Amino acid sequence: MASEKEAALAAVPTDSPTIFDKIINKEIPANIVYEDDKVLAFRDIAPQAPTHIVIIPKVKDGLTGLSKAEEKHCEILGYLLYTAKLVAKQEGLDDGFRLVINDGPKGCQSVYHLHIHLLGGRQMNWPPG
Ligand code: DGP
Repeated sequence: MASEKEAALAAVPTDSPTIFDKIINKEIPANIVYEDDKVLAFRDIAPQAPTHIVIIPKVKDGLTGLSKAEEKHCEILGYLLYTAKLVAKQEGLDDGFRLVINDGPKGCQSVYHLHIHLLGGRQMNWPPG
């Protein structure tokens, strides 16, 4: 299986539907930990920490990545962050967690549907490397 970095470098930035649309539409299974009308949170298939959850907007609206954000997206961007806090609490990450948004090839983004990684359950390092 390709490394996360190889997968990211092989990914073509696109506004086409992604695997996350299939998860939103329940066409493929995912371990969903939170869902409402605006967002979906599910466990990452390749976890990088004991808790690794991906949080996405249900409607992409051009947000293939954070670099495509426009002022109209401010509400959903804030809501995604607030959801991350809710899910962190739900997961019992009371002594800390990390949020990551990968953007573009150099940011190691492999799925072009904006998402926040919620990582926790182990000590994080800084700088991330
Ligand atoms: P990024 O590299 O930031 O684009 O992160 C994409 C993440 O999505 C990566 O950590 C693996 C995860 N992922 C990709 N395909 C699937 C899938 O089919 N199911 C689940 N649960 N996660 C997936």
